[in-house]
Amino acid sequence: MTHYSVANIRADFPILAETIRNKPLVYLDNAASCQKPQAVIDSLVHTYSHEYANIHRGVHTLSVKATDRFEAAREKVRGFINAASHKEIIFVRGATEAINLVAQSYGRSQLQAGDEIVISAMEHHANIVPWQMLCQQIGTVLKVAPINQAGELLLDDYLALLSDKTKLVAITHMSNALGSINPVETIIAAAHARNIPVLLDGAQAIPHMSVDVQALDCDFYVFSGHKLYGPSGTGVLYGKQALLEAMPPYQGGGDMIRQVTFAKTEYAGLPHKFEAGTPAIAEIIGLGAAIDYLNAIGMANIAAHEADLLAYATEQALAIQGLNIIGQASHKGGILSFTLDRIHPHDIGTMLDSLGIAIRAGHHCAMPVMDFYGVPATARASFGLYNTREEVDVLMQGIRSLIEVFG
Ligand code: 7TS
Repeated sequence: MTHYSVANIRADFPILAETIRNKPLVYLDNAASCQKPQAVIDSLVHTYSHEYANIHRGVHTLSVKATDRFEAAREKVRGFINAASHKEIIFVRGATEAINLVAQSYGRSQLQAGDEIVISAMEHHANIVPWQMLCQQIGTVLKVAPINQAGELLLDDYLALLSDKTKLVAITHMSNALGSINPVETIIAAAHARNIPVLLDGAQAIPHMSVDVQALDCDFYVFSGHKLYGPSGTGVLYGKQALLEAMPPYQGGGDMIRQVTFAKTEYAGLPHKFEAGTPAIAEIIGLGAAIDYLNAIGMANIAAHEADLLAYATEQALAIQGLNIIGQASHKGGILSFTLDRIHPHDIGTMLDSLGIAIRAGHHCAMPVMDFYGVPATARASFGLYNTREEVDVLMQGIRSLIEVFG
């Protein structure tokens, strides 16, 4: 697609025609979850109407169809992130489950007491708490690479944290609270120079840019389907095959075995070893539909559109007196976190809602980031492929009217 038609794209998302409190919906909470295009909704309806059965276990026609569709979705995910093999794509419930899987399976089997795990000061709780739990369980030590006031990782400090004790780096590709995009190539190269594997939390990055896990050379990459315009309850753990092969299963049950007796169980091969139980079948097929939809538009086109929106919004926000942008990294994705003097972020969220504008107000599951900036919460507008400059205008007008009345 050479011409990016945001009007055509908006027409693909039925919910965008909703009115909220008698105002047209302005949906700017995409970092929390994205809305779904008709193609994804149709995919869910089609599966449940025509092609639904449990997968990987039936010889009957519907089961075979559902299994084929499910495995085709795996292939779509593989292509989308350019993984070398479908065996490296593990379906999970979301980024959170993917990180817990790596912490419990890789962490418990490969790390020992005293080993260090390096994260950053801008992580979502999903990339903090699973590591703290591992530390409590086996005595590993968590090290945190600091950030500067702009919300950028302090690379020298990160490099200084790497040592012979470091056995894993787990860092976000893009911050949900600040929008900062981390220099992941440099982060990975420095870790690999010491043979340290790197997990990238791609929950925020994946909807905004094209991701090539082989070019990045990351060892693990995790993301959630619901932030990628796909159904909730879906997520992906990418892992390099050799690492996944060496890891024990995370959960036991059906679908992840080759042979079970009461004496001994032989596990299935990849990727099924990590997919115990019935997965979100129709939803994962729907995630495949979301990927088809995004591929047809082109991730580079989406990135360019969102970069324009962010630049436009930032320019306007900077012109509003009493508005403080939290997170001004030089390399940023479509997230505008801010506070207003004398107005609590929750009040900003509530008052904007009365104008039909959906933003998130809170700590964004990144309490350490809030502590760093000395704020209890921020208001956050986050952009997606269907947002427009006109919606940014509505947001800014809303903010200006709030300041006039309450500021
Ligand atoms: N990592 C990052 C960077 C995130 O932004 C989120 C969710 C997660 C992990 C966890 O994803 P989940 O799908 O497993 O919950 N972030 C947000 C947010 O910013 N607002 O709501 C959820």
